[in-house]
Amino acid sequence: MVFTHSLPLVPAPVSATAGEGRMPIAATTRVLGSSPAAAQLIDAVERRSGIRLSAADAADAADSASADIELRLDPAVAAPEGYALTVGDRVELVGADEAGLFYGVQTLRQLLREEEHGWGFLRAEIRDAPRFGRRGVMLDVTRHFFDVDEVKTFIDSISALKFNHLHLHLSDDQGWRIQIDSWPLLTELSSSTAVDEARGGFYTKDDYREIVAYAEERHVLLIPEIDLPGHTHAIGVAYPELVEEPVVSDALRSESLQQGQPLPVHGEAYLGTGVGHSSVRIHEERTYEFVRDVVRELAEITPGPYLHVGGDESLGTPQADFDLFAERVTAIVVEAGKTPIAWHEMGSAADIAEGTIGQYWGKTTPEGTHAEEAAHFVERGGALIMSAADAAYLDMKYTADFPLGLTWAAIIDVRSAYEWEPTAVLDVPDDAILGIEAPLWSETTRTLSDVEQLVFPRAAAQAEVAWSPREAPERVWESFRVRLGSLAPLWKAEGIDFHPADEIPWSER
Ligand code: TNX
Repeated sequence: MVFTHSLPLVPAPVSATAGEGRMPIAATTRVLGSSPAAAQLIDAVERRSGIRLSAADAADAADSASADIELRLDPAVAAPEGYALTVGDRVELVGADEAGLFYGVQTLRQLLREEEHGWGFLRAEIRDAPRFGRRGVMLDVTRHFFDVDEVKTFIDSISALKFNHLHLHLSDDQGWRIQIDSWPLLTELSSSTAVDEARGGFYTKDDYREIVAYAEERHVLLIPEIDLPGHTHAIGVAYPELVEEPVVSDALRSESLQQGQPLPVHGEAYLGTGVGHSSVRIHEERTYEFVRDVVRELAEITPGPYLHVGGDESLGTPQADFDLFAERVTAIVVEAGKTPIAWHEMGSAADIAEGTIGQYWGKTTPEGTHAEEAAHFVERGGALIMSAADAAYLDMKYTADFPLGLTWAAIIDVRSAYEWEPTAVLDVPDDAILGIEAPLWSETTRTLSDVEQLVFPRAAAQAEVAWSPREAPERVWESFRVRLGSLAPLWKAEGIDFHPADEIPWSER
């Protein structure tokens, strides 16, 4: 099959028909609509083309009737987050809700083209709505820290692909990244470090609120994670009494030796990348006072319904202790009025709080006890987010010689990032799968530009897996790679440092 006539859109919409030619735009082109999406469209068009469209006067009937671009709401037009878009001699964008209008604007941005005589939108008739309500990306701000402006830039680029959740991994062995007033030493003593002596940092509560609000304006819900009971070495730098002596396995010893990294020492900063050596003290009530305070303070500044409590790779925590902790920590989150999310390992705990959401990070062919653990969240009335490590992990290398990234799960080229099916991994009902999340762990990414090299273009593959209907004729690699290639000029104009993978026919303009 050849897909030369498809519209250059990623993720592929539910249905799209290309029209003839383009609708030209100029500074005199008038946009009607009171939604924030109208202003976002005007700004985005200006950033790309230098043309500042004008706003039509909604109070003036003649002015509104003759507007060239009209945005309005109609809940009946599509499912939530959906929209209908017609580009003919004028643009009509109807959103099922504000998110739908925002996504219609993202589609318009991809239809904007420079032609001989100026800029215009490709003519098209589009109906669209997401397959999954949960389309997430995770950013690890612990191994390397990214400041508020960098996180905002990241939110801009992922929301343009119609992602609607951002999971921030806020604590790990190498650093603690969020202000907690009741335990001030966390940021005083444990936030300045990162992997390999890189600069650390943390978010004040105001910083965090600023990120939440910025994300919200782009229809992205923030999910904060405090990783427990393992990945907690940094907590022990601030409060040594909360954390056990490091458990140094043979694997950690040989890996550290090989990489020239020191072994973790209790109460001292850990700047290596080894995992599985730290654990909070499970049988000390003080640990739960700490957890309760952190959960309460985080819940207070998080308008979204979720708090992620980690649970991954607690290799040094005895299984019975781990299960006990999983039950207690998820109950504490429920008491604080939030829905807990945990990495799938916490599904080993029989009485994990009802309704807890599991995040599956095993492989597309599950190994060991991973599938069983994940299924237990569903048995407890919860559901699952799919982050299959050998398909959706954004921190794996594209090719063996790619300078950034890790390889433990797989080497993931763009095609393997694209060709996986989130409902086919586990033996659970399809409706137990909320959607997907693509994590970016930051062991090897020192700058936002490094992050972008790993995230783009593979996040676009995950966006299509999460958004586009499974049965759509365009939802195939041969179509995707061409449509993806057409995003290059937009990404360049936005300053996104994407990796120009040679599987993709990148277009020049
Ligand atoms: C495993 S995946 C981890 C992280 C590492 C990542 C690197 C998961 C839940 N835990 O601690 O950063 O591998 O790919």
